[in-house]
Amino acid sequence: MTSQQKPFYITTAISYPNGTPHIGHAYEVVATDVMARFKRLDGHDVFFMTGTDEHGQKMMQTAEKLEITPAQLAQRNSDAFQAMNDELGTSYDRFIRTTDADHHAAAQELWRRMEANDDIYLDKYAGWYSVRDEAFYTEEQTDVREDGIRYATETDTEVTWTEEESYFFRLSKYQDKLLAYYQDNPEFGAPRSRFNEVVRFVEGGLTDLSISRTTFDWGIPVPGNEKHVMYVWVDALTNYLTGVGFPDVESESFQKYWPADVHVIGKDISRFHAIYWPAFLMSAKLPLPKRVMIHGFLHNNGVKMSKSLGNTVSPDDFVNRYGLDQVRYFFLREVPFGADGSYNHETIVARINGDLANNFGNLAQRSLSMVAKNCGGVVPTPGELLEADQQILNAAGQLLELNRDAYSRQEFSKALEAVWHVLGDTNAYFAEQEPWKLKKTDPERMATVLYVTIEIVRKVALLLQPVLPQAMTAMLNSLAIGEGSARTFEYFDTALVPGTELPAPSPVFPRYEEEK
Ligand code: ME8
Repeated sequence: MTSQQKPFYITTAISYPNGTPHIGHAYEVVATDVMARFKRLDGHDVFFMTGTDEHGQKMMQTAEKLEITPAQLAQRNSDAFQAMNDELGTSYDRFIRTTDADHHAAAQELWRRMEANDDIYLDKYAGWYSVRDEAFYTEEQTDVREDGIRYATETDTEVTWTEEESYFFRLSKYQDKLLAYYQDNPEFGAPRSRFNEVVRFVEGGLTDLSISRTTFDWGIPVPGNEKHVMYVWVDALTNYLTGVGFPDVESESFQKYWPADVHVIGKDISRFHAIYWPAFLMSAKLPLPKRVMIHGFLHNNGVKMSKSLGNTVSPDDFVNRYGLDQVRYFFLREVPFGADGSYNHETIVARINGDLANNFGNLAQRSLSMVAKNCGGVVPTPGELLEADQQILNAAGQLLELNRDAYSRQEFSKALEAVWHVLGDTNAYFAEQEPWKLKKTDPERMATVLYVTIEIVRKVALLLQPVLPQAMTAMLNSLAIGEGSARTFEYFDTALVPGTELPAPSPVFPRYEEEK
């Protein structure tokens, strides 16, 4: 890292370790990892954090059912989340756990700051609580169904009547301030359609928020009143500050990375991140994150995943079946980030065999094999470039800017679409130029066509490293690109050096063959 590098701080939500990770969790962390890798390759000093949200009533209840302590449950499943990250090859800089000691200090300091700003008062809470959502609901936000049970209307989770002494946060005080902030920062929440829902919710009026509980003790104690533990969302959201050194606001890391550039989260928790979180930070007199990127849900064949339906898929099974890079690519290419999406075996196989094996893998393998066979295994020396060569090189040359633009809004599928558009045109170019025929008739022209093609493969391989880290490492190896800076985007505009010796190429994208 050099001091000139622009910092970039990105986070995922921290997952509840009351169960093991599912595809939705993998989806979020892979997308965040891709963003982090892209920024690193583009010269930023990146801090990428993920982790687990270990307190709260849900953890308590699950632990009771399993007859273990919440700490044991947290440890067991937090390990499973860490293992998932390792399996997915994510490049996180810290895996935070809300049971970490530094996090206690941070959450308590945030509380004290909100208290010092006269935003916390003691009262009595009486209302409906969904343990599943760890959220409070008003009577109007619930309904009693045929089974005689009361549910939160929006999330279909059971609610229970809760009545206890509680501290409250003056959320109502922040309604106008939040609306003004949204107005001045239209990119704060994305995509726009999901952000609009948040804005409408705030316009509808905010009531003060209950922020402590007394009926269980699995949480961070409220400073000055140990009978209370903090509401799990106050505790959880603070993790984003803890990770970069809060409460030491003078620390190098806090100064450098706060405010966060992007919080990547799912649509079910947009209100917590785009309403509560900025209100807490305003109250604590801390800068607000620049962007909350709200992704959609991934459903198995369009059906919501749930344990009772037995259609949850573990990330582990997914990776073992299809391959790591293949899964990463599918996640980002198939569904525009922000929208809801569906996965099933056929669409995954179509992406693997169509996009990866045919369009990209074959092009790279055919051109590199011809170089190995007909050009003495070195980067060929191109002759004069014709219009067809220039055109395709220019199109590839624009991909970095197109990708930067798409990535700046986390439009991953758009970035990939642009790359595959160029790959499609390069395939057409290769077929039209027929370098295999030129071998006898015009070897110099053959060298030019092969040079142009493998130079495009290099540019594309550089750009696809965030999504396909393993395969692109192999591909850049087969182009003899040295490890290190030659693989960063700084080198995008350079070109392959004729005469460079190339290792024997080997295919990087096997086709998915159905088991007999
Ligand atoms: O919400 N598809 O934890 P969590 C895509 N602890 N994303 C999904 C998904 C699906 N099917 N299901 C869940 C929590 N997610 C809190 C967060 S942050 C300070 C505290 C996403 O384990 C979900 O939207 O229930 C969230 O962003 C993340 O997975 C963790 O969900």
